[in-house]
Order: sequence, then C-alpha cells, then structure tokens
Amino acid sequence: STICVHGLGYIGLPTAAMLANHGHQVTGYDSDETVVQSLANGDIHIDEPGLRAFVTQALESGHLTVSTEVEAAKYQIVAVPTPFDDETKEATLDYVKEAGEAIAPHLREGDTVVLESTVPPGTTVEVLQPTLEKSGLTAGTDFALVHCPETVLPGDIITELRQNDRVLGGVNGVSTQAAVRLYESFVEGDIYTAENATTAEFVKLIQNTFRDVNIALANEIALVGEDYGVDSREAIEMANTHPRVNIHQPGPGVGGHCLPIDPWFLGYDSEQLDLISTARNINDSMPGHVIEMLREELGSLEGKRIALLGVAYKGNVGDTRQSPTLDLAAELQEAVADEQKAAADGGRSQSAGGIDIRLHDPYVEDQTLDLIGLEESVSDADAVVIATDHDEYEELPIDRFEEQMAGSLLVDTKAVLDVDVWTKEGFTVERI
Ligand code: SAJ
Repeated sequence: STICVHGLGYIGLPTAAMLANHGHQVTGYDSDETVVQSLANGDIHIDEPGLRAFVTQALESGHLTVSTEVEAAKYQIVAVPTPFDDETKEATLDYVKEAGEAIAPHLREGDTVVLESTVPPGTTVEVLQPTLEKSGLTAGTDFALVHCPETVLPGDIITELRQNDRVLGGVNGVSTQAAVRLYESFVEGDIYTAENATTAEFVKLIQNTFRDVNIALANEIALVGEDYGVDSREAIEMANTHPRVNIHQPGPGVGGHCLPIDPWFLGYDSEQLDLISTARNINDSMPGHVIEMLREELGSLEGKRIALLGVAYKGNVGDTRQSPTLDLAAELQEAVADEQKAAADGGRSQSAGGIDIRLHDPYVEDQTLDLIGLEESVSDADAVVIATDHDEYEELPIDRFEEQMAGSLLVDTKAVLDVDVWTKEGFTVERI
C-alpha cells in the first residue's frame, strides 16, 4: 500500500522504515526541512540502536522517501509530538491539528488515517476528526479514522515495534478493520481491537500510569525503608518472591517523554486524579531526596564540587528528555542559592563559591550540556552521584576515584555499585 507517515521522530521514523522494509511504498513527511534534508543525505538524526542501518535499508530500497510535502496515500499515519505544558498540566495538541489540516486536502474516499501519538482521551474524535472533515469527507463512512498508540521502549524500538501487541480503536468497526490490515503486515504480536478510539487512547495512558504509580510506590517504600534502616532493594527483591507481588525499583526520579507526562493526560477531562497525581509528585520529589542525602553527609553544599554520573533519563540510552539528573542539577543550584540567601539574611558572610556540578555521560551527545570525561568529572569532587544505571558504571575504576576525588561519598541512586568492594576501599556508599 501507499503510506504517508507524518512526523519523522522517535516513533514516526522507525515506523516508516518498518513499513517500507515490509514492502509498502512509504513517504516520510516532516515539516522540519533540516530533518528531511539530513535524512535524504543518509544522516539519521535519532539516536537509537540499529536505527541507522534499518532506515538506510529502507531508503536504499526505494520503498521509503522523505519529503516536506504531504502526499495522498491509502494510509496516513500521524506520529507527531504532543508536548506537555508543565504549568497548565495540559497536552499541546497543535501538531495533531496541523497534521489533520495537512492531510485534509489530500484525503480521498477509502483512505485510512491513523493517529499514533499519545494523546488525552477524546483527541482522535474531538481534535483530529473535525480537521480531517474539512475535506468534505466524513469519518467512518468516507474514510477510516483510528487511534493506534505506539508502545515501544526507547533503546529497543525496532524489536518492540515488531513484537509488541497492539491495541487499536476506530471511530467505527470498518475503520478499525482497515487499520488492522495495515498493522498485521508487520506486527508479530497480537492485535486487539478496542470498542472505540477513546478507549484505545485511554489504554495507552493507563499503561504508562501503571508503571509510573508503581515506581512511586517503590520510591515511597525506599523512603519508609530509610526510616527503619532497611535496605529497600533487598526488601523489594524478597517481597517479589511472592507470586502476586511485583514492586518496581526506586531511583532518583522518573524521566523520559512518557511516564512523567502521560498520567497527567488522564486529567484532561477528569477531576479524579488523586493517587495518580500523588504518585507523580512523589516521583518528582526524588531529586530533592538525593539532595537531602548529600546534605546529611556533606552538611552545607556551598562551595562543594559534585559529579553527576549519567545524564540520560535511563540506562544505556543517550536520551535526556525529562532526565531526573538535569532536575537534580537545577535543584542543587537552587539549594545552594537558598543557602547563600539564608546566610546573607542572617548577616553571615558568604563564600564566593556556589556549587560546582560536573556532568558525565558516555551516551549523551548534547553539545549544550557541557559534558566532560569521567576522570575529569570526579577530579576533586566532594561527592559523586550515580544517577543513571549505564552498564559502564558497574565497573568504575576504584583506584582512579581514590586518587582523584577530594571526598569519599558516593550516592548510588540506582544501586549499580558493589557496596562491599567500595566500602572496603574506604568509600561511603549511600543508596536510595
Ligand atoms: N524507572 C524507575 N524504576 C523502575 C523502572 C523505571 O525509576 O523500576 C525509571 C527509569 O529510570 C526512567 C523512567 O522510569 O527514568 C522511565 O523508564 P522506562 O524504561 O520505564 O520507560 P520509557 O519511558 O523508556 O518507556 C515507556 C514504556 N512504557 C511502559 O513500559 C508501560 C514504553 O513501553 C512506552 O512505549 C513508552 O513509555 C512510551 O513511548 O509511551
């Protein structure tokens, strides 16, 4: 079939390549000329294992072309960003609307439009449908309209795109079946059809909410455990031997572009978010807890040098979106500014220092972040915080740390270090 994929980002690009590599004729559309230009030159702008070869294969076969022009196609797939406004706690649906408006003039009878972007319940019908119907065609009768949420895990996108089960829901049964036929062409998992598009939207959101709330539970358990002097990770491992218990892992917060955001989408037209919003707030409070842990050992943070190892939002990826490490860095700066203000208000003299935060990450390539080498980052550090569970951090060079660091405090928020080994060498290892 001919397919036009809207948005060549984390989801749209792998999806377009997947469809092309399964024999479909695909146009990848993006409104950003630089994205399209670099892809046309064979440059893959998204950092994801295996994606370069996968997209190159699709481009070289001629089944995938990229363009800044929307084309008429049997299937229109929308995979555009739905950014979240942190102030209003609402989704920005402008890109969904724009996609609909871009598709409308090309829409023909018998076409199918699929929305893959994660959206608040009701968006397919209330936001996308009216913009598409400006074409004069009616959803459900003249063209099919369906929501089919993506569920892939960054770091394993290509495999999960193929293997995960999919849930899809259309504005009517004919719509749903039209989309089933498309996804059947590459999905090896099961395809489930929801009652309608709003249900499919809801399903996606509660999947990520489930994970977020469970991580909040793990984080709260860790905080309670600290009050009792209990190692929560050991306790969680023991608890999880029960056949119906599966507690998640505590950490310095929840990052990425999904879990910190999607639960709020459920509040779009509902006042019910109570446990869900509390869970969000617990997860958001974890960088603050790391600061408390540092203060407990170091006292004042003013004039201190702290190395933060791992800037990506999770292990073994280079993605820094909503990374807890960046929140931690910002909150450390604020904490020291508050210390200085309190000192000034109390008439005490201030040291000129501030706080020296050093960032290291073997995966992140962001030039704006001022990342430095591992040894340089820990050199003269009063404390090192391991904030992301990259595999590399399990094998940190103890002798170099001994030589380089000014202090001996390691805050291992993800429990990657062998505590006994490091303690034996004289380090203080604190875990969440
Ligand atoms: N985290 C914990 N403790 C845990 C598990 C994770 O603190 O026990 C943290 C991670 O460190 C990270 C954050 O949670 O900061 C999110 O990581 P993740 O691996 O749980 O999920 P994402 O955001 O990479 O991808 C999620 C996935 N959703 C679910 O597993 C339900 C993925 O399948 C979705 O496709 C993706 O969101 C999305 O795009 O919605």
